[in-house]
Amino acid sequence: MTTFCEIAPLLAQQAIEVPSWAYGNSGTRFKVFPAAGCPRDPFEKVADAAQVHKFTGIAPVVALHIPWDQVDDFGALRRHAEDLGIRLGTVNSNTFQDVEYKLGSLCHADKTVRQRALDHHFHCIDVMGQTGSRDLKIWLADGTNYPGQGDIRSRQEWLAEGLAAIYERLTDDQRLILEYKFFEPAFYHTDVCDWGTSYTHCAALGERAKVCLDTGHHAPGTNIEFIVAQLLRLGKLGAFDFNSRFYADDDLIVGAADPFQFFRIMFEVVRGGGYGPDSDVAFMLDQCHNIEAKIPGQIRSVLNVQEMTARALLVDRPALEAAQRDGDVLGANTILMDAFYTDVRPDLARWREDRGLPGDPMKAFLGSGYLERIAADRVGGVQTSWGA
Ligand code: PSV
Ligand code: MN
Repeated sequence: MTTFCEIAPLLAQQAIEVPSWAYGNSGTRFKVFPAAGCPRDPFEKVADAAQVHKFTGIAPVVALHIPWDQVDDFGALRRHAEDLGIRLGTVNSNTFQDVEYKLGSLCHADKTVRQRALDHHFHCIDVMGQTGSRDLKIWLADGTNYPGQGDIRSRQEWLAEGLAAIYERLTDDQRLILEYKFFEPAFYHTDVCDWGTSYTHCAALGERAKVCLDTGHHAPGTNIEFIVAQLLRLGKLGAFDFNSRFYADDDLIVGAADPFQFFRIMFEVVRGGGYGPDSDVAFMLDQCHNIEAKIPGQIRSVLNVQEMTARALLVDRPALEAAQRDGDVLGANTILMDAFYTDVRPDLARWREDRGLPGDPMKAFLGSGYLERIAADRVGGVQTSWGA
């Protein structure tokens, strides 16, 4: 049996990246509900993100979306983050809201629109220079709704050209991370619809182009841990966007909908060398909190990742390998399930206290008065919102 004491030092290496958009208002196409104390600008979003790190100790990075997080002075935003004990991370290059992108961005049939999308990515790379970000994450809403609407083959060529021009602009220590999603907002075809398409483009670009696996971007029943294993094997897993789903791209709290699937994913991460000092996989959350409180929602998410990482690390791998070699079907399955069913929460509480963190981060945060303070202080102005 692997013990918690053995894995404790490994847990200290965890660094989860939280998304700035989780702190703004969000919702569905039916309603965006306003939240008391919601940030009015990226500086307030970063301040909220810093709370998650303060109480959990394992969320030191916040990812930005441009233009949602566009500010006049990114150096000031960076200093603000650093003063609060965190840093700015991945830059997401949203090309899904400008009216010009209605029929696509990098895959648009019109060259001037493709150029506009390229220029936006070049701007994002400039921003990365100021924020000190390593990763440019590209998710394209590009696709079509009706067969015949677009030439799906030409769109792949335009995509390849556009990605090559963007990749060319990056510095040697920056990476291009290409995210896939099987549908939405396009419903017939999506230009980067699956891991194979993302991998194909990344492989053509070079070493510093890698795939982002968003756990909500697969058809029901997809064996996501297999994709994790394959991408790690190929050296092309660049990042996760963690969240969970019951139906579509629900963007619910990671590990909430299917904890066992999340365990299986984290086990393949650990098994494939995707976790630890030698791994460059970015562990991001990509979620929003439409009806629950946002900062507590992020704290819950970060703790879910930590708990599932601990359970994945607890798998007795030598015993598992032996059982697999011996063809011991049920024995092997039992070894995996033993780790999954281990309640790591008491050990994690002690682990935090040993590091000067609150044993129960949620309780400590709720008792800190921060939520009441921001509700009282953040009056006036326009609350940031998904879609705005
Ligand atoms: C798209 O559904 C996505 O997962 C991408 O990562 C976007 O950047 C994010 O959600 C926010 O819309
Ligand atoms: Mn995503």
